[in-house]
Amino acid sequence: MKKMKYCVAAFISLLMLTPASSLQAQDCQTSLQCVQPSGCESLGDWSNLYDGNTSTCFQTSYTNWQGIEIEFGCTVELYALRRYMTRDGSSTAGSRGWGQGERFHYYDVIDSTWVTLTGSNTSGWDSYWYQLNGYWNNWYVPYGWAPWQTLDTPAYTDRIRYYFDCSWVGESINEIEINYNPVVESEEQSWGSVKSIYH
Ligand SMILES: [Ca+2]
Repeated sequence: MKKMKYCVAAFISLLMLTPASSLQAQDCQTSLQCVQPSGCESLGDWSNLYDGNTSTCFQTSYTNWQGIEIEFGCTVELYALRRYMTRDGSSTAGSRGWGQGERFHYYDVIDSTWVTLTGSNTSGWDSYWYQLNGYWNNWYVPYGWAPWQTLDTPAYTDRIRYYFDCSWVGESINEIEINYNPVVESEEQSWGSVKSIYH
């Protein structure tokens, strides 16, 4: 018990002595890797789907489910995601078809588990949700910018994943956009306390 009291006192002292200038967002280094299917590095230039430019794209050579992971390099508070998709790298006419699913996930750093974004925990894609064989997907999402998929409650995460079931060779993901804020030092200390309480 003595040791615990000492730790609490030290923690409070640390908070009081922390200068305001150190309470800045971390210098996050975002990175990107494909995660599905096996050998997915060869399917196209994945880096094009997260370079801030809708005229560059990941034009896939694979007509099945494939996925990308974007790692923030630090803990962030995640608010919303969307994507810009085209039929062939440039055409945004119409919507994706029946059975051509897509979905986002984030890694919950408090519960240490992946969470699927669905109609139960987000808004914005409400008309696209479809549950098949126990999995949530989205069909008929329009090409171009999809609506923002906004979390009902902002989440602490350090990475997200985006999966899509490709309709044909050449269908393209031009860009993924993520609305988030890096967690500042004071928030992360608070989050650490929450984590220690519940685990
Ligand atoms: Ca791009």
